[in-house]
Amino acid sequence: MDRLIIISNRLPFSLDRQGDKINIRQSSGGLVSAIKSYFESEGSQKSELTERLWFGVADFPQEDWDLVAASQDQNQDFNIVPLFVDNEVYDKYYNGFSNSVIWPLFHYFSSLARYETAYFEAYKRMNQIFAEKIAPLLQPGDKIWIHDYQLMLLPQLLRTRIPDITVGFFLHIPFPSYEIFRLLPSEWKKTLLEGVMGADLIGFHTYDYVQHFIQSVKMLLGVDNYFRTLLYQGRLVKVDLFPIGIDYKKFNQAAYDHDILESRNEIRRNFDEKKIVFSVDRLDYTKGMMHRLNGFEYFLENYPEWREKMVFILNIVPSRDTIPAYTERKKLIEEKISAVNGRFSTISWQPLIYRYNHLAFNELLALYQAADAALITPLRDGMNLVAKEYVASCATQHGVLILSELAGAASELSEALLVNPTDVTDVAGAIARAFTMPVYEQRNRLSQMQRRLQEYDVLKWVNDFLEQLTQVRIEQQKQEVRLLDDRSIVQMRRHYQRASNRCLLLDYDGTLVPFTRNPTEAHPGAALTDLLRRLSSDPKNNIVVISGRDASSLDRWLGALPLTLVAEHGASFKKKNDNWQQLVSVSDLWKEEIRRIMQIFVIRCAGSFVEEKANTIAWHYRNTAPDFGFSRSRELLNNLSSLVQNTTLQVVDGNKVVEVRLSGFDKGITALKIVNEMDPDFVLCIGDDTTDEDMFKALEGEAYTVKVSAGASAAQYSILSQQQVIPFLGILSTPNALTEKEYAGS
Ligand code: GDG
Repeated sequence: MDRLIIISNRLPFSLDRQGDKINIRQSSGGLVSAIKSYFESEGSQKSELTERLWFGVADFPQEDWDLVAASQDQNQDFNIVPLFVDNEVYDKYYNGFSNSVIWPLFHYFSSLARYETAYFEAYKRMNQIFAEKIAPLLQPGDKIWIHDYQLMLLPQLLRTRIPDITVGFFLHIPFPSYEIFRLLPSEWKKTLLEGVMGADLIGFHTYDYVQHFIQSVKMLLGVDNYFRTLLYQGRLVKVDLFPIGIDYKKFNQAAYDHDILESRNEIRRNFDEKKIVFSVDRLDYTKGMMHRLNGFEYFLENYPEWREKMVFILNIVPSRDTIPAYTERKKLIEEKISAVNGRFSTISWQPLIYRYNHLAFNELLALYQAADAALITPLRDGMNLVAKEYVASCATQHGVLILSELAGAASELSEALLVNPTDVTDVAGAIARAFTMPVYEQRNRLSQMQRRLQEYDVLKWVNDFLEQLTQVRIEQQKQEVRLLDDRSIVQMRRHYQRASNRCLLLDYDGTLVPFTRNPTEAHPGAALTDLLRRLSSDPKNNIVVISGRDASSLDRWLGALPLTLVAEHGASFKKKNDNWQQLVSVSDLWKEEIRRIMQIFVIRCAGSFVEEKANTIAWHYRNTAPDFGFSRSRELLNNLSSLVQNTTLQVVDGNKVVEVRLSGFDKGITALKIVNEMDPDFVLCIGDDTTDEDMFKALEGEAYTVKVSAGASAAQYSILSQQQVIPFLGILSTPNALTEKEYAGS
């Protein structure tokens, strides 16, 4: 039985004290709506969770909480653990770093970001305070789910304190493209990514955000990905998309609630059955209020036939009103509203009904139901729940959603009238179209969106995330590579000795020989040559050296031995005692463009060089200043990846090398082909690099797979250093009994 621990910056409510009386007020905002709905619906179902706890910062004094806690019904859906923190640090962390750096930047408002060191320091401090306060309260088996951009460092901070915890992280706002993210000072952006990578599962609303995040992690932390799985510090981390849902039933069934229906009818009567456009948002420059008003003004100008026949109810919920970017915006919006009303109102009609207040939930539902159209025009939005709630509320299949194509929700709500908020003609045209849209078309569009929202509601969203979190932990356990110990070696050797047709697939650089400054110097030493000679003289053995190297180097070093040699990951090969064969013979023209780019990087990065092989060009940066070489390699990867799109080339991020090669050849495919042809009764595969992971995966269940170096891998076993490979192969192929002492001393 597990506990679910939700951690978010704020709690789902605040406390209002009036004299001796304390009122509980629910906070508005996407995260709170979603998690609360989940707890409410989940509370009424059979659940495997023994307890649900919600940690967050209290925006009320301890003594008020003590009074409320004492009088609280203990039988509620979840328990609250408020954190009481220092106001000054909190202000710099929340209004400062969270909402004046991350929020504007991640929403592509880079000019509003204020890069102040004191903000970043407070952000680090507050994340530490969360970790210090929460870590001692955690228990083994807890599932921890951290929410949003205010707590990006917390996953790592908790993991450092309790390495074995299960942590999920979800970002409710967009993750921007790398070009925007990189605007952050170097230390900040690395710290943020390292913080998030402390989680086991990292969730985003859309596929774009997932891609952006993976790209930033690759560029800045040098982490390899396999689809949406990253290997970070020896741990497997999964990144995936979980488009947040809503409590569909709650919104849809509100249409049958007598009181809400009554309020809805009253609203319609008050406006004499005029057409109603409705919008509700927190006060925020990302929500595109000014653009909405410009579009609406253009509508009144250009569709005069609708004057006096419609109203636009615009509700803005106060938010972050101590931050200048917000207060200034409020002023501008209110001036614009007055100007539009001043210009178009008549004695008996006013086009804009504006409220700056929090709506009671039933009032919000009544407005959703009363509206003929919802006008939602964010310039960027992680998802946008209002759009989904409006669609769910149209239970009578009447209503039109006008939605910005820049909201995350646009990718799921494609039957909405999608508009670009910066285009006034687009917005105005959509309003006019909504007013004249035939009922059958409204029904058609709504029902398709409603089906989707019903299927993936908030309950599904949370369950999906939590199930995947459990799944990642299972995968991590599978990936925990066992260190090759005496017992495994003894077992492996018994099998080796019984076998009559053995296949040993051995990588070259980093496995059979150590890395050298210059790849041309990596010739085999006497110990290796002797071993390979001895192994290959046994008629039961097929020794395959499988490498990314070019054929001529392998031939020069190993050509005299009776081995099978595979060069360039399989593009050319030489069977035992046979001649070299090329599997591809295509024009080399593609190399010119790649060579040109790589040579620019050689000039820009001292110590790097280009190596050219028959089917591969590689840029090596092993001999450069480590950080510098690494950051240049990220740039090169970026350039090359976009260049080779839609071609038959592939870019490989190897160990201190970036390679471009013809696709269709990887060590996995090649190794499998060799094993299928030989049909051996003993297979051993040893390698150290990312490209060797392809072999480990392809040979799963068919071979003993051994990775040189620690960390997560698809291999079964690991050997800690290259120096241990030759002794290990020696012991494997020597018939004497092995003692622990012999192996350790070898
Ligand atoms: C963040 C991301 C993402 C609003 N006004 C009132 C009120 N609300 C409720 C709505 C809705 C929620 O607040 C607003 O959610 P949004 O998704 O539209 O926007 P953010 O607050 O910016 O949320 C966003 C979300 O997180 C979830 O991941 O979608 O992109 O920015 O549920 O109904 N509720 C009441 N009165 C109001 O006046 N009762």
